[in-house]
Amino acid sequence: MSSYAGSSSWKSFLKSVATFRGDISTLTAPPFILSPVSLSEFSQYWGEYPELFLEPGFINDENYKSHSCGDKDIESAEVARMLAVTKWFIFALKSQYTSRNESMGSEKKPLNPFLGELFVGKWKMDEKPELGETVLLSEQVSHHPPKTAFTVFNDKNNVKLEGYSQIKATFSKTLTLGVRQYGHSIFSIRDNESYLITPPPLHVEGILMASPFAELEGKSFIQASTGMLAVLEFSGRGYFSGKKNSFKARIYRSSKDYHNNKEPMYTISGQWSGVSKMIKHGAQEPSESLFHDATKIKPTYLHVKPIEEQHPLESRKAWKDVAKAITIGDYKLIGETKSVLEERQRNMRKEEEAKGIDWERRWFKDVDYSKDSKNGKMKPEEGDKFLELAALLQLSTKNVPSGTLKATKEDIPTADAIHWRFQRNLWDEEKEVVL
Ligand code: CLR
Repeated sequence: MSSYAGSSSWKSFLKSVATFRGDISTLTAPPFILSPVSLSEFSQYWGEYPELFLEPGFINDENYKSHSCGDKDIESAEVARMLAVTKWFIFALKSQYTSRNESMGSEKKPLNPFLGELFVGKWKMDEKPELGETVLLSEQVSHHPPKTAFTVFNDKNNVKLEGYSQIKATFSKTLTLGVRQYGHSIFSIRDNESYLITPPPLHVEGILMASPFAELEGKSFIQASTGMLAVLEFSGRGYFSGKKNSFKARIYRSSKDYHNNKEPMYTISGQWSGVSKMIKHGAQEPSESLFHDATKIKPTYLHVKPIEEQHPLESRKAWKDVAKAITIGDYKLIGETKSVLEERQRNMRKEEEAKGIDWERRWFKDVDYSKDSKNGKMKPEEGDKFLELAALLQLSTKNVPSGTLKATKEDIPTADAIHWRFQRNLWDEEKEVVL
């Protein structure tokens, strides 16, 4: 419990929450629960384990037996790569969903990124030059509703991730915040193997006590272009086990096996923020081995330029005064500094409207995956990876909650099918923003 739980400002916040409807970024909260960090920075959590991110790209037909995640009789390089991708994803969960609790003591309300906000940096692996440089580019492509597009790539090893993220959140009567994620990511290695990743739903608990924390629920899918599928199921304390951050991942030879309730090749279970074990099925002697241990590998933090060298659209530079006001807890100053930024944004939108133009997105474009709409937006190219992978999984290609399968209740016919995609050429031509 936070010492602020009994404060009058928290009590009145809880009252306002009880009747709140709509976009939570518009909710005003007391200063002690505000984070000085923008949501656009959250994209960095995908890359905090550069070695694990790059690992799938290093596994080939010659060396896969020594990259087997603990299975001594692993059957192929494809299987070894699927396990390696799953392992990296599980490590990334720790960054994504526990790091604010570690750095600030609880989840806090992140700054709501403005349209065009950028957050960029790189992971330099100085001790291991063969790993090269891994780059993060994150851009706020929509303000209402907030949508962040991102990419993490390593040219030297030809490994990349691209995706975008959006949430829809609602408070329940018990003051738990239920969060649906929208969007997806595509991880690819050597331009010939790819993996579609859907983020899981979650809920935020501990709000009554003024010490919010996130707990994952539901499922995440990792659909590989090789046909293999990982299905991760999440639960909090007390469902699979008595432990927090529990998960169970099943690795199937194909999504058909999953849809037909066949036995998976492997089951991995444990705590994504701690330790997990893997069981191989169907082998002569069922064997259990250690799959991952999050306490053993430390994250590598992103290198971000000093604020003085940043472009005005870069997150930390743009939010500098607001962040400072939050850090010192000065309510009046938070309001004032925020107004400056918001006012500037409002004026820009007005000017654009008067000119009949739309704010130009810097490195990402919205691609329309629906067959028949004529809105002038880009269409997917021949051989589009998302279409290929979604078809394998029978995943809806519409803008519905992440992980929604085709023709299920949430696959509503009226949803659009617009998804944000990285345009590498725009980054290659970039002159003003440097890493
Ligand atoms: C954003 C996309 C990232 C994963 C991720 C992790 C934690 C989530 C965050 C996403 C969205 C915002 C979030 C946060 C945990 C708490 C915070 C839901 C999904 C909310 C807005 C905090 C609310 C706190 C008030 C109620 C006080 O890849």
